[in-house]
Amino acid sequence: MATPPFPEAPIEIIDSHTGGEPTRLVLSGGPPLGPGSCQERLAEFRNRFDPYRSAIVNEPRGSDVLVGALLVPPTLPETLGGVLFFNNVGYLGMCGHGTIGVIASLHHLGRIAPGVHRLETPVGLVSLLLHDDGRVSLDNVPSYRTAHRVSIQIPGFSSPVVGDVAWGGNWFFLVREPHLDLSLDRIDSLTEVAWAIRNHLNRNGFPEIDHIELFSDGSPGANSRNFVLCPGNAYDRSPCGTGTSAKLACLATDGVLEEGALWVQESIVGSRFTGSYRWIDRSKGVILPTLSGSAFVTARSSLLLHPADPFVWGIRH
Ligand code: PYC
Repeated sequence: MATPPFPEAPIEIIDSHTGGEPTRLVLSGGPPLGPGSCQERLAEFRNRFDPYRSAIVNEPRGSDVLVGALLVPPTLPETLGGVLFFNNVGYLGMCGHGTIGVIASLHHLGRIAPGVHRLETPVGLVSLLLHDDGRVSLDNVPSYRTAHRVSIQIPGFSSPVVGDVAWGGNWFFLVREPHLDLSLDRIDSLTEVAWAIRNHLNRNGFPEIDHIELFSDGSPGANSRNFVLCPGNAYDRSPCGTGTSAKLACLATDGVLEEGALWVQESIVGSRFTGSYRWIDRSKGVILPTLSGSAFVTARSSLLLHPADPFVWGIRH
């Protein structure tokens, strides 16, 4: 892809983290994506302005774990606008931790007050309640399971891996077996296992899956602990909003979590989201997940793109 024109001014950003997972919201200086729906603007971003993605989130200005968020003008009444999420390797349909980060950042800037807000995303409209204490509850996009107890035998693995395929705004494979020890000092081996699972699934009938979710028992007060591997081989420090939505869809369809009951999902770093769901269509197994969490603003800065810098567009994957 030809490199796009340089931005005329520094790219102004605000950084936050949600349960440890960072979000970088672009306030100005982002790529000019023109009019259109979120899907159309996302296509424009991907096809004509992808170097901006890498310049904003990749090294040397960012890191593999950073998720970027770009606000675009609204196309529907009574929304804050659209939001496009991107990472070290590409674009996300939705991002739960990122949405919470965007709302906390806009609140920090004094642009929104506690109350209900709506955001358009490329995969649907989401609704957010900003509480007086800064917590955010997100009504995510409809979520559902598409495959149950898929069993795969990966060369080199001692036993089959069994899991479910579900949509929660991104595509997930939620591993039921084996149960691994999900502790922070095992990040390297967990990443290796999850990456092998993803590669195997992508080559064997599930090209859409780009997130892998491993589970174990939670610590006291949490129903479950997870390790989520994101598309660019970085693990989610938060409990993953879209992954927790996919999990809720599986729990609902399995009949093990009642409509409205609370589910506390813990991440590999110990941060938590509280989730629940309402049925949208019980006969088809489609739920509306609600997730609650908090985000904290960590920095405000200007990204400078110098034409003589050999890594001006970031180190691209
Ligand atoms: O919270 O949905 C999420 C998410 C996706 C990738 C990283 N975080």
